[in-house]
This record gives sequence, C-alpha cells and structure tokens, in this order.
Amino acid sequence: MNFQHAITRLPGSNFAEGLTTAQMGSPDYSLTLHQHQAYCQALQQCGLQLTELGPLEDYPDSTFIEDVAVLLPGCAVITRPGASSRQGEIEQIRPLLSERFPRLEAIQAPGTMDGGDICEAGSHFFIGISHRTNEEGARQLAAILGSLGFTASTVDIRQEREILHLKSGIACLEGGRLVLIPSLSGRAEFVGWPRVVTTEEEAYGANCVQVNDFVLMASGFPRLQKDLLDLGYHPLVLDMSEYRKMDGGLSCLSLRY
Ligand code: CIR
Repeated sequence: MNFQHAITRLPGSNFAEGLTTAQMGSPDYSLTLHQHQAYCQALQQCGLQLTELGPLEDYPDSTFIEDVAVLLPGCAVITRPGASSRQGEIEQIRPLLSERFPRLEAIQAPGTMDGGDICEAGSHFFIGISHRTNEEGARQLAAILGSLGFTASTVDIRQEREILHLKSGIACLEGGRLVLIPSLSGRAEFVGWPRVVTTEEEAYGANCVQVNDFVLMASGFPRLQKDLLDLGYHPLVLDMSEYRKMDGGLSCLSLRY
C-alpha cells in the first residue's frame, strides 16, 4: 500500500460515449474534468508523484486507466481488456510502462483481463472472474504472481449483478481489512478476513482505495465514512458522480505503484 507514483489519463470530450450500464444519465464533461482534477490533487496529497497522460479521443473509456495494467513490484502486466472497444488502449500505455518497469508481461489471447478485477491484499491477490476477465486471463496472471512470490485465488462474480468488476465491490485497506458489499461478504473466498461491510445503499462506496496514509472514497456514504474513521483510517472524500454514471469508480482512475 506504499505507493510513490500514479499514472492518470484525462477523460476525452467523448467520455459520455463510453460503455455503461448505470442508467444514471449522461455525464457532464466540465464536471467530469473538475472531478478528475480533484482526484489528481488527492493523489498528490497522499504523497504521489503524478504522470498525467493526455486524453485519447478514440477510446472514451480510457480515463479508467486501471483496467489496462496490473502493476507489481518490478513488473508491469499489460492486460487484455474484455470489452473489444477498449482493447486498443493497451498499446497507448505499453511504451510508458516499458520505460518504468524492468519486467513487462502481457496477458495473451484467449485470456482477457481488466485491471479492475484484480484486488491486491498484501501477499495475496483476489482475481475476479467477470464478464471482462476470463479463467485463462486469471490463470496467466496467477502464474506471473507466483513467479514473484505472491499467491492468488479467483472469485467468480459473473452472477453478481450489481458490479462490473471485482473491485467495484471490494477494497483491501491497510492491515488487510476488506471493505465488502453485502453480497460478497457472505462468500467463502473471504472467510477469515477482517472486514467492513457496506449497507446495500452504500455499496458503491466499497470501491475505495488506500493510498499511503489515506483512504480515497466517494462522497455520499456517511456510514462507511464513519466506520472507516472509527477504525482509525483517514478517509479523503471525493465526488465521483460523473464517473459513477459510466460504471467507474475511484480505483479505476489511476495506476499506482
Ligand atoms: C467500462 O465499462 O469499461 C467503463 N465504462 C468503466 C470501467 C471502470 N473500471 C473499473 O472499475 N476498473
């Protein structure tokens, strides 16, 4: 959880043309940019050095940059996004990651993977099998993780109607405590893990992210915010309304390492 850098990508003017199931209306572009700026400032407040990439008009979902790579100590894994409209995004990040990481790996066909399905929990990784990440992608990532001394297990979320990616419904905070939505909290995969469970109404809040001493979380979830404060975490609250309309959240707007 100790990060020094983050990579973000500005949303393009056609951000509203990206994929979504949310039915919450169309995002307002100037508010989208404003929220992105606040997000970047929050990362800097957490002590991160930021690389802010320019918008990619060919890829309206490309601001959700977390989906194109999984960053590990000394190794970047380029994913193979499960949505065909997003697959070209990986070529736009490869040069930068090959400069920054001594080892570069890539998920190969027929494997698919979105970074939003990968949840780091200390030396263990939960890999969501979703409508974006398949078993073969998970198998390839688990092999790379194993070579670095990490363990991995899969969590099939294809029947979880409320979430697009695993990390839409789970976060791992400092100390190995999981934040879980109610439907995931009952799953055998998480038995034995300390946890905070959101209410149904606050499920979107589960997509929070620990960045050094702070937990970035979306605004509008007072109960979760209080639970985190009571447990000694330091929530940094950000308005994510426009990203939520596009099925996105806090974790997906940056790659952290
Ligand atoms: C998509 O459907 O791919 C984007 N509209 C949202 C991606 C959000 N990414 C994430 O949660 N990791």
